[in-house]
Amino acid sequence: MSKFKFSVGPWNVHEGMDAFGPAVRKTIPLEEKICKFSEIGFHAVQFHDDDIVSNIKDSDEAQIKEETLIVKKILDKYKMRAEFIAPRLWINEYTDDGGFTSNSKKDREHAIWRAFRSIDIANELGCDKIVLWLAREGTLCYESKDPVKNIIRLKDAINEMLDYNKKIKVLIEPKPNEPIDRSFIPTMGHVMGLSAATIDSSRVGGLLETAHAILAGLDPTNEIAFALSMGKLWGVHLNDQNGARYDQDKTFGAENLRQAFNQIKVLVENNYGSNGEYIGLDVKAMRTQKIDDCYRHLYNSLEVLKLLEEKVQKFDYDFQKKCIKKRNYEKLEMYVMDLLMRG
Ligand code: 3MF
Ligand code: MG
Repeated sequence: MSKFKFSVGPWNVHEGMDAFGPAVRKTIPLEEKICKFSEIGFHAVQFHDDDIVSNIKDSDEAQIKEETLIVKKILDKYKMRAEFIAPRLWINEYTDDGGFTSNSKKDREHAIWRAFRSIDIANELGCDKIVLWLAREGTLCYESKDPVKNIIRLKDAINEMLDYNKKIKVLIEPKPNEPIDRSFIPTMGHVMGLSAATIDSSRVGGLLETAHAILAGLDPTNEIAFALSMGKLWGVHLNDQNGARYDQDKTFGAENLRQAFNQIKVLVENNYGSNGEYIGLDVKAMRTQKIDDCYRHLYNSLEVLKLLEEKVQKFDYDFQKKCIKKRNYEKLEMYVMDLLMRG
């Protein structure tokens, strides 16, 4: 039995399009996905605002509430919770050059309006978290935006969200690049710095995605540990990634099992989840996968995760202590390899 609770987003079962090819699988309706998520063993769903209200950018507040209540009924039917709402500003002609850091005042206003609507939806669904993946908050052409002014704009935007609702928690999901070239908030350290500068840093934390840390050239476990040490790891997106290429969102552990083990180890050791946090996945089915087994990457990620959790339970801390005392790190390292391969 795992000690964790798990979440997943509807976008994790996608149509398979990539930068060079069109969709290869048909769209699965939201209710069907939620039903399947619960059957696979997930406890909560991560949502973008437009997963709930498809044409949110042109909807009024009454329409938004009405459509949210439809999704709430589906969640209740399958005894699933909403983990968070994230404004999807990157698929939106109003915020093509970023939202909170756009050079256009009208775009910046739209971004804030969307963040407020995400907070309203979260309220309606009984969750207290919104996630900001700051997808286009940075530059394609370096000289096109003033970095200092725009990082201050990001801080001001978060302050407006904190002020708009006194209970909401804002989780920032850092990523160094893609779809933009250079992001203003590329790592967990940046997230923590930004949090500290807001009017209520106790409500601004982080969500760490494995692949994003690897894209930044950093170790995902240490990124997780940094946020944990500040008491601000409120979400994770576990997946895997083969080095600094395009964002791959591979099955958890499929690329680097030892690194995956250490992510679970640090989460277990620090009692992650004890305040209701979920282990979220952000994994994508391969483009080659047929529709009739298009949830396989979710089954596989959960299975790898639970097997690694068992390995963590078996980890011999006395042996570790002895190795550390003798400074025999070669022995400790082989012990970990042995645990993963034979143990
Ligand atoms: C992109 C991501 C995003 C975020 C999601 C929730 C589409 O690399 O990781 O997934 O996780 O928007 O914040
Ligand atoms: Mg993610």
